Amino acid sequence: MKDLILATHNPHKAEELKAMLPQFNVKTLADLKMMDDIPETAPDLEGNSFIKATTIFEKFGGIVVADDSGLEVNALSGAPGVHSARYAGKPRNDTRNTEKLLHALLNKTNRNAQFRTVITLMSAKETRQFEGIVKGTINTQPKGADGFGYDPVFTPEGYDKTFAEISQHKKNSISHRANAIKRLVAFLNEHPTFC
Ligand code: ITT
Repeated sequence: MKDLILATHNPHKAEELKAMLPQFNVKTLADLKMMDDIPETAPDLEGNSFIKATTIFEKFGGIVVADDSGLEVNALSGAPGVHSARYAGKPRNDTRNTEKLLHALLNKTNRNAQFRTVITLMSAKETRQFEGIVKGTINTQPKGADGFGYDPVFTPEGYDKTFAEISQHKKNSISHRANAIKRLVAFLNEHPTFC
């Protein structure tokens, strides 16, 4: 089994990604005792995903997978988007972020939104990016206790439960990260010599 490093400090994301990549021996930044914060200074998900992958690849080499994700809300012109993690300021806090979002949408009838992720796959041979999207709507109140981030207020299209109410197994099969990972895995299957 090949080693693969996940360039994330978010333990929820690490668990989700690990479950989706059973063909690799996945190491997280916690496994590598790499606790430094990686600056997310790019103006978009593509840029931040690339910065995370590059930072970790330059330190450890090997095969690196990084993701940057965000919630894009139509009535807010795509916000919080690339600023999703720190929407309500520092220190980051999922509950305060969600409260700020619900407040911003108080008088809005258009509740459409999407989670978008950009995964960067980096090795000495090549760098590739894969996008994944899941569309849905923003609830008026949080529901459910599973997941993380904005999961309690996001109902994916075709479901009547939020991401925090459905099983993690189900979320992992339909989420933005799942859709990006499917593309990544398809790429690896088509390019067995990549790693
Ligand atoms: P790393 O940078 O260490 O990977 P992070 O939590 O900072 O972890 P992002 O920069 O990608 O990750 O931040 C995106 C934020 O968007 C995240 O903190 C959540 O608030 C939200 N988010 C991303 N994916 C999500 C998901 O599957 N469910 C709910 N919220 C999510």
